[in-house]
Amino acid sequence: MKTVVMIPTYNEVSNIEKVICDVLKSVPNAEVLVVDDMSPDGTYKVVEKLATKNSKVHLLLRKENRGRGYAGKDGFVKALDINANFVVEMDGDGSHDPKYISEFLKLIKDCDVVIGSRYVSGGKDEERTLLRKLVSKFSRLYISAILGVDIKDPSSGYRMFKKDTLKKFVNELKASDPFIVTEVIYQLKKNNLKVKESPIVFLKRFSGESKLRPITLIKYLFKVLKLKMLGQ
Ligand SMILES: Nc1nc2c(ncn2[C@@H]2O[C@H](COP(=O)(O)OP(=O)(O)O)[C@@H](O)[C@H]2O)c(=O)[nH]1
Ligand SMILES: [Mg+2]
Repeated sequence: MKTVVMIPTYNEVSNIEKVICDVLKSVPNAEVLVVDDMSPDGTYKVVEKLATKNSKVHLLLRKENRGRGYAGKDGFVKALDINANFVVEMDGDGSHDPKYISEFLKLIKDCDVVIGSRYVSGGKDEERTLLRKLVSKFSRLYISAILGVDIKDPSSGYRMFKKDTLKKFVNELKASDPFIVTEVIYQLKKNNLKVKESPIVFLKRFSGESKLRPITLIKYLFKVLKLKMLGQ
């Protein structure tokens, strides 16, 4: 059974090598697939070098249509192409500790998706400022209410999918940006898929800045409504 850890990256040059090594150490059988959008800081060059030395490291270098959403979708497709049975998505900035993947692998036996959750018992968010925490809480409640899901951390970008789960909806994903995280939640509900949440401590990124901007969050609130009403 193959586990592929898919990591979208944009300007993570000072983080990516440690993230990849930590994944390979934590889950010795896993393979890593980095999906980079020609990062100007040369993130992909670091990955290219690691990939030549280690056949468990793969790079998908995207040259057009930059975006977390497009990259995530292409990454899912590529992970299925290389015969993943389980696909993990996680950030390439150190905020998602790969030590949780072994627990996800246990839980996924009885469900379709495992979400690494900051907001179930044992979970924690160490990264956010107070303002980001408040915004995040509001958007979590909003997403769950509008989409009608009982998921404590619908905005978590740290998740594990069974191969057949992803196949059900990967072609439906349309978001160019990080809204893909919510689109997936919508698809889980639409396809009646079984979700389990597993506690994670969300860490501060190793270095660099988040690419998420406040205006993006406001746009998301409208996008969630549109998704619910129009299915897109
Ligand atoms: N390929 C790709 N990855 C991206 C893009 N934007 C963000 N990412 C990556 O997606 C992950 C999450 O982004 P991040 O800025 O950490 O968002 P936050 O965790 O919500 O603050 C990180 O690994 C980023 O490097 C993009 O346009 N293309
Ligand atoms: Mg991050």
